[in-house]
Amino acid sequence: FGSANSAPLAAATVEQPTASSSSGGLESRYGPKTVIKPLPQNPPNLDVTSADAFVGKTPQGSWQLLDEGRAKNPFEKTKLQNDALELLKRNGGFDELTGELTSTPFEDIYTDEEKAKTIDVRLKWMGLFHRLKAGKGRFMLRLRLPNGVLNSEQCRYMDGVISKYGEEQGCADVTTRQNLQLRGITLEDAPEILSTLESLGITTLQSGMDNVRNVAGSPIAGIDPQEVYDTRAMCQALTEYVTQGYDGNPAISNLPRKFNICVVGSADMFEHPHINDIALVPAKSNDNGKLGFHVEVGGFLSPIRCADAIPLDAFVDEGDAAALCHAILSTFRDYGVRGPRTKTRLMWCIDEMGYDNFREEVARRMPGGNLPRASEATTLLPDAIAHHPIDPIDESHHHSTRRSVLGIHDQKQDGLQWAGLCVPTGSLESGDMTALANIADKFGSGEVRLTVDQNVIIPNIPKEKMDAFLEEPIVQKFTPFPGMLVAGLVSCTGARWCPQAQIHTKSNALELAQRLDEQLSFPEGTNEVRMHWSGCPNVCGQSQVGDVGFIGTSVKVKGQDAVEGVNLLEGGRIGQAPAEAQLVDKKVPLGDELEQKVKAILMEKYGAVEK
Ligand code: SRM
Ligand code: SF4
Repeated sequence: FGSANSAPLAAATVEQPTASSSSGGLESRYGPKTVIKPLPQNPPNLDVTSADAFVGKTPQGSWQLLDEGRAKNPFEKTKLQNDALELLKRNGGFDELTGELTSTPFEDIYTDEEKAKTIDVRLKWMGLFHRLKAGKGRFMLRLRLPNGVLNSEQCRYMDGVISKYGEEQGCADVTTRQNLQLRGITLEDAPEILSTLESLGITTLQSGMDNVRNVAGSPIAGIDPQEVYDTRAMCQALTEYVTQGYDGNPAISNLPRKFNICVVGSADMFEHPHINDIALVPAKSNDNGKLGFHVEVGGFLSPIRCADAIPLDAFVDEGDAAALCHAILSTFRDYGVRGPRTKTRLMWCIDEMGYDNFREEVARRMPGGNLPRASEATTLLPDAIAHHPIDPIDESHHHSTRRSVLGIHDQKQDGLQWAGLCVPTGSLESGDMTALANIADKFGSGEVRLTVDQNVIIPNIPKEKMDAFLEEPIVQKFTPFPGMLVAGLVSCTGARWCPQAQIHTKSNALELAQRLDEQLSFPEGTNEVRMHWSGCPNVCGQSQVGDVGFIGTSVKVKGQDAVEGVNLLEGGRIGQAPAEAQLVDKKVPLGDELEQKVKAILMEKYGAVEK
């Protein structure tokens, strides 16, 4: 089972971290690390629950449905049978389990229901996704990267990991949650990879299934001259809460469904707060001027319903942010309906409980049972809007403007600049992460950042070094100056690896963007035009967020086999006046017909003209 390439990773090109390089991270042999101290957080009351809740705590500390009859979907049944975090984190549980699985012939795994569920479902609690398209026993590994911040040492290690698996298998993707997924991994190698990642300060815990996903923040936090709030420490603090100090947090590892959290850093709202289950929007207490957040809840995208986040009419101090998240998450855990998976996200729970009851229950679970109203604080965003107007609603022109983080930009620190590099569709090949690490060390501070638009930022480059920086081969490959459509391109994984995909996305998305960039030019002042591709209605590529959105589907063509095609959406608005892109055309086959239709939209709605 999965025996190919199972030599220990230490033997590959991978540098193992030394004690000094991983001991708190002040100085590594690759240069100084950015150390972000998490903010002190008032500890959430992890056991809070209610007499009429649907779940209860087991003696082992995990949470389970009290009434089996409520487990109305197969995933709930799997969770009831055996709690994943308990199974995988219990004394050496992960190593033991992978040992057992790797010594079982693959065929026998699928004749044993428990083993099959562990390999296909429970391992996702460790970030391991079985990818049969990549071959039996091959996994994708999803990380957690709070605020999308990495250092060069971590990048080099991860490049070593994927390089080992060869050109076909070993690759990585920047994801739409400002995160990385590594591919090609065998289960034999997983324990060592996970423990090395942990020694480098990265956990993969609770990154899949019914857990809180990567906590997103502003990609230019701490360097943005127009910043309202530096999101990094808060993303780190919330990640530590979510994973209980990277140890696994049983209090929130059995939610009714996945859960997204972001912290907003500027008026541009690079984090897309409207599609997060919790969005923390910076505000200041009217009473004592203390920093904190207005809270929005329930935003999400899904095949049958998309909803913008709604205000919880609440203000929390910075120090209470984790407690607030726990109050919301535990309410969701205890009362969220566990019926059909399509109806189990937070907004469905809010609907089911009723907004007022939901808010009241969340308030009851806050320290002191008190959740101040939003009116007790003033948002920090309007000032920023005065400096930088976003989302002007212009009837003739659908485009939402926001600053582009791509290109070369002055930081708020004198003499320093950041470079926003375009990684088309977020695809990274073997060698790319080492090359990025090298330029980060040579020209910057050893830091590499990711964006939810699947791009990369290298911060802290002295101005006088920028010309030399731009000459570097990896900067030519991931140019900071792409065409308008390649710049705004986002695409989910698609059929190359994803079992749910109906079409190949990344290659088709890039080809179309490049072809139209060659043909069209856009009005002055346009930064990027956002085309968002998803390979199926799960819309991981956030199709409803795009100026133009694509959702993969198969199209029947008379007298032929079905071909790959898309449902076409238009008019997604981001920022402070968000709007979902709407369906404008159905079942358009990929190719010339699609190109002509997208071109017409870009010319009619986004002011494009033929070059
Ligand atoms: Fe997603 C399931 C990939 C962001 C909505 N998503 C999947 C799976 C795990 C499907 C599968 O069976 O394997 C995909 C893994 C494919 C692979 O091998 O890469 C997958 N989702 C992705 C990523 C990698 C897309 C990308 O190329 O960037 C993103 C990983 C983010 C991360 O780092 O954690 C990703 N997924 C999203 C987003 C966007 C976002 O978070 O802003 C969404 C829509 C927003 C939302 O959730 O509200 C999204 N993914 C889904 C859904 C539908 C959820 C729902 O409520 O119905 C599924 C299906 C499911 O959960 O049953 C899904
Ligand atoms: Fe897979 Fe569909 Fe998500 Fe794309 S949108 S990654 S095809 S589940």
